[in-house]
Amino acid sequence: MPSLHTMGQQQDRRSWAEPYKIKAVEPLYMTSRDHRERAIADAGYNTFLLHSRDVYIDLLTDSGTNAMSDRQWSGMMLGDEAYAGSENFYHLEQTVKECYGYEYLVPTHQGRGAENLLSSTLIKPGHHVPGNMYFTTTRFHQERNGATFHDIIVDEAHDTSSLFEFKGNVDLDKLQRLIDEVGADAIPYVCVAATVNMAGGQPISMANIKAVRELTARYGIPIYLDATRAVENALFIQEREEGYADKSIAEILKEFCSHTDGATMSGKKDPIVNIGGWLSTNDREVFEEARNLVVVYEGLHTYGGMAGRDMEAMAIGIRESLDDDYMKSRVGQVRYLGMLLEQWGVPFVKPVGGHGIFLDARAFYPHLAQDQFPSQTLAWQLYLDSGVRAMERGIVSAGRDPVTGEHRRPKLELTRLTIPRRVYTQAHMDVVAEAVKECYEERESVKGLKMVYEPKYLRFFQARFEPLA
Ligand code: PLI
Repeated sequence: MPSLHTMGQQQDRRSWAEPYKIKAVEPLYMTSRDHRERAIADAGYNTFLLHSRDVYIDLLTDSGTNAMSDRQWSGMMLGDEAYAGSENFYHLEQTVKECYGYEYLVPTHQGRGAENLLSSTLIKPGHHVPGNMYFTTTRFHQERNGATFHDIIVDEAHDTSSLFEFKGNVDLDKLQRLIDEVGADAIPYVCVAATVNMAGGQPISMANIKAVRELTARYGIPIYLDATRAVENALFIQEREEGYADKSIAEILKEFCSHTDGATMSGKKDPIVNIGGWLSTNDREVFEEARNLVVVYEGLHTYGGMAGRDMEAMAIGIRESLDDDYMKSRVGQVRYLGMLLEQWGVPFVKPVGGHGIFLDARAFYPHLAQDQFPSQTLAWQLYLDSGVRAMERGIVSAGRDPVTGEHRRPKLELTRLTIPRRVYTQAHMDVVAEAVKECYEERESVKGLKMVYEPKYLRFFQARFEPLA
């Protein structure tokens, strides 16, 4: 039998293992089904509202759930907690410049802090922001500042079974049509994510970002990258795009960023830390404005809501994330889980993306209408079966249209099994796969949910549900 790790690649190689070993461990707690029934009911059938003490394997998110290295932990002791001018800020600033290539850096408490700064700086009411699929917090800040978001991702991204290798690509015709329709002056920037979270962690190619650059340069429209998982994106370019097999992930990342004007970053993902983020830019005016605003919302411009030690850990984590062997094992673990599920015919987004397996809840529960929240239902069922915590990425996450007040109805109705970095073992992936298989086998008897409490903003975090009779 071929190595399970080689899914989609050559089948005759030997297995690999993670390029690190475990030095500290944290106990996990197993619970009974009765306990889980009570816990999820108390949580309003929303996995965000569970106590983590009631969760066995936590695949809610890969955000801030990473295991830091011994180097990062020792960096924490080097925290310079000066209010102004912390040494760790200058280390982080230099690291971002060297690894991502951007000139100016504004630190923030996490990614959405950077999104707030960027959106407040560049967007005016009536503007239009095109992006390769929405992300919840990113679009929220764009809309809150008066813009209309336009999805310009390729159609393949909305098709869970399409095997297109760069489902994160921008559809250049859609972008051109929007420019023709609203005019370049009404587009403050194009928002490009790499990889694309809501599409299933799908990559965008180097050829595509270059083409977007060529098109937007003709109109003087800047490109801001959501660089949250851009290192993972670089691995896909190395594996799949002609001319990149012999380049390092570090080289590919820097080349990719060179086709953009700046980036927002959630340090809680690629940079392998538990908190932190930043906005970077090559535009002096944007930098001046954001550096001015950061003191209102986040903290002084040399810490932006992070402790000195957090900035140090992030600077070290960024370098670690660029190690080719690490990145192969990180995405390899996600693929391993995908391989198991594939063998059992479980429906999920293919090809496997960078940070998780996105189960296709529509295909699980074809008998449930979208208003019966199939993805939320699957997250509930999975927790009930095994204590594995997943996240809804469907109609609940999509929220309501701010103009019409109607539910937005995404084509993708997904339940995400997100893999934290360096946290779980292959045996944990086996347990997760078996739990999903069990839920798949029981799928026909499952009834959906109704929403009984709906918060106004980013409702998926705190909404509550009840089972349909
Ligand atoms: O959670 P933040 O504020 O550090 O970052 C927001 C954010 C921005 N862009 C992208 C692509 C994200 O995935 C993202 C946060 N993602 C979360 C929390 C997730 O669970 O996927």
